[in-house]
Amino acid sequence: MLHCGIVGLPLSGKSTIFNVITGAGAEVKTYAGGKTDPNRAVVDVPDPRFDRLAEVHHPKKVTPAQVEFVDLAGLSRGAGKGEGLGNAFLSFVADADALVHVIRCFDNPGAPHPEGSVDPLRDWDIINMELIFRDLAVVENRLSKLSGKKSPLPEEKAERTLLERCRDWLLDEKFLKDLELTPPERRSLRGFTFLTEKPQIIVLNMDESTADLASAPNGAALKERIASTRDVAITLYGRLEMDLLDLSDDEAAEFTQGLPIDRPGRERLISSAYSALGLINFFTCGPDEVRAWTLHDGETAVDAAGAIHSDLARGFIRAQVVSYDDYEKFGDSYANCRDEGVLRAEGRDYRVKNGDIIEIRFNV
Ligand SMILES: Nc1nc2c(ncn2[C@@H]2O[C@H](COP(=O)(O)OP(=O)(O)OP(=O)(O)O)[C@@H](O)[C@H]2O)c(=O)[nH]1
Ligand SMILES: [Mg+2]
Repeated sequence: MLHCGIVGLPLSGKSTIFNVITGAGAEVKTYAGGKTDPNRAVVDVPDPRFDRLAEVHHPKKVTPAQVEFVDLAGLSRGAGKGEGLGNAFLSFVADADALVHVIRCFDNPGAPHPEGSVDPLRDWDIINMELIFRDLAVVENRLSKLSGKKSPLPEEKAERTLLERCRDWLLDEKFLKDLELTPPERRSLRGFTFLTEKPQIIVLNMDESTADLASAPNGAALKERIASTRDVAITLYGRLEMDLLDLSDDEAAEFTQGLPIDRPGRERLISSAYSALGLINFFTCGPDEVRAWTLHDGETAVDAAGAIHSDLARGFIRAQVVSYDDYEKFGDSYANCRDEGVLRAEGRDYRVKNGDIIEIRFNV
């Protein structure tokens, strides 16, 4: 399951957005008082294709793709260096596949900004620096262990060289995901769960009154940064969308008139997470279960088989594949699709496409 950790400064609207995503009703207040447990929720990935497949097949069980979100307390300056509660919180996102980075663009005198003013670009950099500091602490910790060895093994020497490169890169205030590494080097860093290697989904948390980013402090530079970042950036009206959760569709439509909200923030955020991570879905359909599965774009039929069960990958013979569109066009039936010549028998190296409907033939 895809796992996203929400990070951001205190009072940037993380819990509000967590609630928008999950409808979970998490407590929207500060963590003052030393509350350390993050809010966690698992949400179904909204997908109209999946909903339709479930409807036409009436299976005994429907299993949509899911994403887990973890909502942390705000990170203050110094969190990455282990000051205050910060570093402990950061450990909650170490196993996340992606970070949802919430940046405050709204003014709200009732929730004073911890830095004294609203400045999204500054806040963006503060959190990035905290992530860098945290990774630097991990690198330095490991390096000091390695340098304590009297006669290091060859692989330990190699690790040390690699980590020294990482350290210098981080000291230049750059993210490890931008460091050029060979695939084996990249793999050898995996166990460290570096935060600056993770894809980020930048969420600019807006307000009805700050609908135009250009009018935010540093607005022009902010827009430039958004245009140049390789991360996915979206705007979201956190509090407004949270209020919408309590309204009927008609009331909600009236409420959002004139605002650029075409799709619920929940859907936009989850699909951004999918594209940030390069993920796709394929489906399996039958009378027992209709299920959505998640793969990385580029993975193959045998990976799809392995996602379902390791036996299917081991005994893989072929995959019967229909695109979602053809499946829908020909009555949601494999038999019809075969008659129409759109059902394909694919081998293990077939690159799975988003929306494929797949049946694995296997023999163990
Ligand atoms: N005006 C306005 N207020 C908002 C918006 N989003 C959140 N808030 C308010 O800002 C305050 C903080 O929101 P939270 O969602 O608790 O922020 P947080 O980042 O989770 O805060 P911590 O967990 O303490 O770090 C609350 O009073 C929210 O109602 C928004 O878009 N506009
Ligand atoms: Mg919160």
